[in-house]
Amino acid sequence: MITLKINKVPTLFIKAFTSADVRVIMEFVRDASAFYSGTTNQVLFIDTPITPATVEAVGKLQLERFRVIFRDHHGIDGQPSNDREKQVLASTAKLQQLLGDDCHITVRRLHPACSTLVSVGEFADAVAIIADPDADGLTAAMKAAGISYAELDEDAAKLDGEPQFQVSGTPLSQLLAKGIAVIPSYDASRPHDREIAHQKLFADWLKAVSGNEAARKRLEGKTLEYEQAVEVARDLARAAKLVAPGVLLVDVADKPLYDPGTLNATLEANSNCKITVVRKSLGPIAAIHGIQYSLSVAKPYQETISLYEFLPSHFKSDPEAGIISNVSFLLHTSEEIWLNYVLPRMQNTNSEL
Ligand SMILES: [Mn+2]
Repeated sequence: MITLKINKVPTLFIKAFTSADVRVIMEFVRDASAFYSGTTNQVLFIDTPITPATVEAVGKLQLERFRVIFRDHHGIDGQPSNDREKQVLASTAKLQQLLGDDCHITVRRLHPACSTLVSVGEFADAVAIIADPDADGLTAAMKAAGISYAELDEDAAKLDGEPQFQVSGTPLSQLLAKGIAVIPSYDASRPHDREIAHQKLFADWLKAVSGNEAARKRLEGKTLEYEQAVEVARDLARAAKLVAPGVLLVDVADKPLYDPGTLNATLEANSNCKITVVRKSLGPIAAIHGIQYSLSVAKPYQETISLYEFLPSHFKSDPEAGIISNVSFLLHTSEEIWLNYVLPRMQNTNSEL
């Protein structure tokens, strides 16, 4: 669980998917409220995924007489094209029904960063803020609580964009982007390391934006780690193998820390590459099955190639079963699913790829 006090406003960074997540949000806001000495009853949700669990948390907070304000840019742009998007639409309608004018859900095309949905200090007197645990959620929550700087909106849009743009903002913003790139992957043998690194990074960046030199120095140390990770990523990309038409596989299992953004951009720059596959020894499926394969469709092909075609029919997204996928262009599988379903199907559908 990542939490910060931003300009005195208790802020929880979380993606709510389960009833346990709803409980975490409720307890966080109740605690914040117990210590609150301001004059509002506002709880801001910003950049948080629009899920049934989020809707549940919002409804429960209202029952406890909090005024929830919801601002986000993950609305569905146009017609929903799959079940997940239909679910987002349904949850959006419920939030609008619960919150009326306090619900502002827009789309990324109009608001590339959530910081553009709040003014500086608009929620400086809120009881609590609930935000997405990424750079966009952090920058938006900071601005809402009253900690900002001139280029924050432009930086936030880059930080929330494609990997190659994430490190292209101001020097301050680059410290955050590079720090995020070198947060270690989830390792089941050291389950808290990732979260601790994430918490430290957010805390240091908040301090650095507020002018703290020691925090800034710590973050600059991370950028050296990042430069090394970029070099490792380039080496790994050079060793990629074409395993099916249009499918490039890289084995990063037990390799040193690499920058995923550089790895992906380098692979996708190859004109033969439509799907990238990364074989890893870390991650939620690797934690259960030892090894995981993380697949991603290159941007130009995301509308035309669905990774679901390579899975058993009626698959369920479930780490125990060796499959995690929420969108058709990203997929994580166990080695068993990869070898028995995905790879053979990719090798047999060469005309389509
Ligand atoms: Mn966002």
